Amino acid sequence: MSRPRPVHTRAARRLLVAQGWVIGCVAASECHAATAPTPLAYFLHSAGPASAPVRLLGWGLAALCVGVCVAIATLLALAFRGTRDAADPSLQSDATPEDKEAEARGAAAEGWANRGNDSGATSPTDRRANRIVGIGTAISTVLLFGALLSMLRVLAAVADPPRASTLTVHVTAYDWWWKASYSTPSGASFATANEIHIPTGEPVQIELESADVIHAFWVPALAGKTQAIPGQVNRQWIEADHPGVWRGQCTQFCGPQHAHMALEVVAEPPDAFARWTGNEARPAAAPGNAAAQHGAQVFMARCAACHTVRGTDATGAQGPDLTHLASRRLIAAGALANTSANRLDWIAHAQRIKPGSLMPGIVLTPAEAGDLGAWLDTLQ
Ligand code: HEC
Ligand SMILES: [Cu+2]
Repeated sequence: MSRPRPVHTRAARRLLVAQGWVIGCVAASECHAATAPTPLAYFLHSAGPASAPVRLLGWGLAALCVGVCVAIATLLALAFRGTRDAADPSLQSDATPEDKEAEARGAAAEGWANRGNDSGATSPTDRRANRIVGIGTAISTVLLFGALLSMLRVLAAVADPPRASTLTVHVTAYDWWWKASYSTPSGASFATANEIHIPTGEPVQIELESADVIHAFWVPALAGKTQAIPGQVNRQWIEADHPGVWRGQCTQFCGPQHAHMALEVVAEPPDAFARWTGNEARPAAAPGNAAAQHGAQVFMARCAACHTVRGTDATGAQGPDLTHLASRRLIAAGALANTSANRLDWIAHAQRIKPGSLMPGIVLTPAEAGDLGAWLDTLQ
């Protein structure tokens, strides 16, 4: 005679299948992340000593969670199998299946009800249950304590750089872009936007501030998040093991263009970094031809109130420093690739590209736009 499976066995099976799905989906999305360009996939990639310990900790904790899920699922399945076998009429023939099942449940319930009962009559089921609970508690305590210790160790490892930083970059968050100000050991001082260059193999101190609301600075491959708070300087350090470009993102909701508040960290070997700082420290070159000259005039009339170009009369501070605009990889905090066409598109349609941005779209005649573009192209 075939009996319908008890409801709890079906539930346990569903639970197992659901767990399998969740673990499978997470694994699949992480594998996908390993091959697709997902710059924020910090679970798989880290590029420096401030982020590697966090990645390893993440793996350890994930392994622990998966292990616990699998152990619980296995124990549940065994327990349900046990109750079913105890009630299986083919194994025990002298009672009806219902009687047997009720008996088995009753024994287990009695064991629980009697635990700690000082009448002295502890049944074997009771003692076994207590032992299992004790062992489970001990294992959980050891594992959780281990997790706590490794978290504390990682916190200590990433709190301070292994050796003193020689370079400090002062980063100020604005709605919705990043200003990076440098004072290099060689005495050069300049500002750029949304692109932080660092030398490889050197810890770099980041001093974080905000010009308006609370933002948060996060370059996942290099370090954890740090908030940028108005009126306060927060510090963190980043270091890149090897040359590369890593994307960062504001991770504190700061207004409608929060999602378009990205930045890039460009790590270069020390000599390339020195060349970059040498170039950045120079003022803008004088316009080389009539078109660029006219473009510079348009800029002074229409843009200089908000933008600085060192070496000219433009000293506005509301928007990014544009002295070496054309040498950057992206514009508008990662919203567009930095091409001549995109620069003109941004100038005319800033409000379409980043609605609410603090730069208005600016109406120029085609001749003005062409000459302005010619001048911006020279800001290498
Ligand atoms: C009212 C102030 C204001 C004026 C006027 C203004 N800008 Fe801007 N500009 C900004 C702000 C603010 C940003 C940053 C916007 C963002 O990324 O959200 C910006 C960003 C830019 C960028 C992108 C820079 C980068 O590295 O990301 C360029 C290029 C630019 N402006 C060019 C111009 C030009 C050219 C003019 C004149 C035709 C002009 N701007 C006029 C405020 C202004
Ligand atoms: Cu922000």
